[in-house]
Amino acid sequence: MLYHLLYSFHEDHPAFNVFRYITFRTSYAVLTAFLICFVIGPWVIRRLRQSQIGQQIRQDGPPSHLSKAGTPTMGGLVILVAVLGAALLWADLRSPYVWLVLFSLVGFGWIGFADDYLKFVKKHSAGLRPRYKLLSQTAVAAVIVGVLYGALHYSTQLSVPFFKNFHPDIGWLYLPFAVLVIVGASNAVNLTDGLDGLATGPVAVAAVAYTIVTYVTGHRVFADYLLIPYIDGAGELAVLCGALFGAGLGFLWFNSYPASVFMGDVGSLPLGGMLGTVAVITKHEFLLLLVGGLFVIEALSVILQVASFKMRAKRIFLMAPLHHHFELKGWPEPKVVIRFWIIAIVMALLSLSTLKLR
Ligand code: 57M
Repeated sequence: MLYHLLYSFHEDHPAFNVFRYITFRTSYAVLTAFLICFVIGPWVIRRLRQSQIGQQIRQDGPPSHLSKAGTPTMGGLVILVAVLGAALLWADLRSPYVWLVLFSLVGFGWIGFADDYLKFVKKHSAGLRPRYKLLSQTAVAAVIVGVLYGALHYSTQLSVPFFKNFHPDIGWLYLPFAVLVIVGASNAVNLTDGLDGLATGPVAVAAVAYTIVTYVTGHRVFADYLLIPYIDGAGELAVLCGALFGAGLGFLWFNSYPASVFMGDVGSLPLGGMLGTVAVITKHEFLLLLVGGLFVIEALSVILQVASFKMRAKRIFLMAPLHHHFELKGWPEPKVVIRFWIIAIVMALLSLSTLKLR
């Protein structure tokens, strides 16, 4: 909005010319989102506590979690407000990609809100039925992919890290693939959100990585130099990824150990959905497997654990997802979280290096 309001005066006020620069607007989107979280966070936490929207703890989980009962949850509403606020203020709202990513954030956020509302307000402990949650996520992702390929005529070619000249065109198969990326990312972040700050930190790290990826993808010179697909207008998504980074930092202020609030599905589902949507729009889907490598590892640990239990009636891990395994091995929660953050940072750095190693 500020871009539209102020840039048009740049001829009379040259200083306003700065609003045309994505780097400037991204930096202020980070700060704006952080400040929104910082300012409304305490008020939202108080309101959640007053409304008794507190986490119920399953008895079959790690014993150390029992003391977390009653922690306010649905704090993800703070993240959504912060990202939306910063995006509407600093992004170029003429960009269809901006609206697609915001649709993803609100669409997945609504699904998460419905699940949390049933669980914590209506006290239906199971929340949304898994099949309804998955169907809703698939519907939101299908709308995004449908608009990209139906209205914006996106190519159905794949980009593979490390291979500069390998862009297989998988045709209509790309549509379910892209839906899978978005829904998979949403659920992987959801599974990871099981310790204080464990999902928030890596989401902020992934947001920084995709701020860089979106910027270079939308920059003709950088894209040509890095031999990655140039996507005109994708650079505007750097402002949204910056907002996600700022909101992640701001929420981490309250979600770090010992957490005074959990994000709830209203936070975890849209965060993953947004990262998946950005990955599809910038045509760096496989890169998300590296950037969000921690989320992939956590999801894989569940798949392997369930498969092993079904096939061999034996578990591989003491408990899945992987963070619970280390908890049950005796690692203190903060140690598990910080070590998983380190893994997330290393994987994000590796993923950025692949942009050059091709
Ligand atoms: C999402 N939710 C946390 C909080 C957060 C198939 C199976 C692997 C599913 C999985 C599951 O239920 N996942 C749901 C993870 C929950 O966090 C809430 O959920 C929101 C995210 N969606 O915002 O509101 C608990 O996580 C802890 N937490 C924190 N700090 C945070 O900042 O401490 C969350 C955020 C909270 C709190 O204790 O209550 C969760 O863990 O459920 N199931 C599991 O992850 C369970 N694993 C399991 O059953 N493993 C089995 C099989 C199925 C693989 C096995 O290993 O054999 C574990 N989770 C729980 N109990 N709660 C273990 C049992």
